[in-house]
Amino acid sequence: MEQIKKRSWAEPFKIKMVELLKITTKQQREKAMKEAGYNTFLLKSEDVYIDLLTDSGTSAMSDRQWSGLMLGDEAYAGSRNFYNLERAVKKYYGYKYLVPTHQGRGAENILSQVMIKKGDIIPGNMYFTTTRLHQELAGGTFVDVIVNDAHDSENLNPFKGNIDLDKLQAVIRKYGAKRIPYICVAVTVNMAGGQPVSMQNMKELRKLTNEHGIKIILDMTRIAENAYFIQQHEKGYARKSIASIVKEICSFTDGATFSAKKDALVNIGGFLALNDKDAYEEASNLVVVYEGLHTYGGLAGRDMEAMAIGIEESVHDDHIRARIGQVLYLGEQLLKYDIPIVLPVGGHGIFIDAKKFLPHVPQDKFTAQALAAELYLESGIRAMERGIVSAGRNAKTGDHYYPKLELVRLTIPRRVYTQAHMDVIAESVARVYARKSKIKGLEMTFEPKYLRFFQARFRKL
Ligand code: PM9
Repeated sequence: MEQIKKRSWAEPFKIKMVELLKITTKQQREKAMKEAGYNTFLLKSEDVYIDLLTDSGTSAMSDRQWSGLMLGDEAYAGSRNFYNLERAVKKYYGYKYLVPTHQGRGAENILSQVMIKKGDIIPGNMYFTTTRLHQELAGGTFVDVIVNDAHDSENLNPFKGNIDLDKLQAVIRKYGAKRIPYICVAVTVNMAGGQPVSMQNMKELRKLTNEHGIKIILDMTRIAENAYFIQQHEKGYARKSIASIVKEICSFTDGATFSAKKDALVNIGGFLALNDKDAYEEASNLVVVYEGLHTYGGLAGRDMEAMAIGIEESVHDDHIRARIGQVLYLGEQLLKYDIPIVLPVGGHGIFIDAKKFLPHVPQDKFTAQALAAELYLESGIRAMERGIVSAGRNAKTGDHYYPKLELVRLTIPRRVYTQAHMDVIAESVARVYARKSKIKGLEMTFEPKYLRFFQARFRKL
């Protein structure tokens, strides 16, 4: 018998309740996709077999989280669940002040209004759709300072989310530190394929920003996943716990926005966390305008309780190992079929390189959007475009942004699907790959003003 060297990962939970899936016919899917204007966001979820649209708000909560819902203190002010959440944020992330929000973009709105003035520059490690929009709505301009490797789907740098400090220095020289209220650092970088930032990079960034008096605000939406990559690939971290790595990342920053719908295993929720008292005072005043009182921020007490418990569960080492183990497993299956994917495999999903998958479909014919539609037609699997449609238009020139990465994201919800689902997903992608030469692009027939990828409509060419 072959020597078994390492125990493989397995889900650190057993299943207590199941939700039945619906399998549709090809004719039903064709009708549904046409009605949805070839935009997977516009499909009805009941027409979807395996839903890989997003890992946002789609996690399965634990029995502990569900029991937390029953402990909701639905007082308008001063709910006990707020204080439990505040304690969890201090304990696991170390931030001093907490402003709860209904989800991540609520926190981005408040942060942008508090920190950004018209004409400001906000450097960041690759844009994120909602983050950049809130920066722009507040009068700021986003500048990308991620390492060049991030734009290359085949580059094997294990920390493709890193900030390029030379690029950042050039931005500081060009605009002056006074026009840079903060640098926005995302862990892991969603639009680059879930790519992590190294601790070394965080340390060096802190040193550089201290020299210029610039703050660091973390987009900590997938911080536990980032911590796992640090534990696995960065020297000196192999024996450190995910919880300690998470806290160390936060220690190099001045505050954070958080969509708890990802790492923290809840279906709704988020927050803005800050260490500066004055900025906090302003944020906790503004939150009452947009979200709700500063002790609930648009959430029910029960939601805050589930979030507090989810934060604790998110940093369990066995949880994160199985979570990312499942994503890696899907990556391995796809590679067996020669599917071009972003490498190294990131934290929250597999990103198919649509330009390589469909080299004959030009980017302005919405390559990744067309591929996501075909995958649904093939198998009922719903994925998400992360390319030219998501990138939107330059607010000043009105032209499409043409991102180097034109991707289809197969996002894996946490604790929801099994390894057998991963096999079916890989087989379905492979079937689309086998008939790729017949796939044509799309034409956009309706384009909304903001975050067009959510609601745009297309027709087949
Ligand atoms: N991310 C995702 O599917 C939700 C819909 S797409 C806009 O990846 C980061 C890194 C995110 C993110 C949402 C938000 C916004 C901020 N930062 O969706 O408002 O990935 O909770 O968070 C989505 P909310």
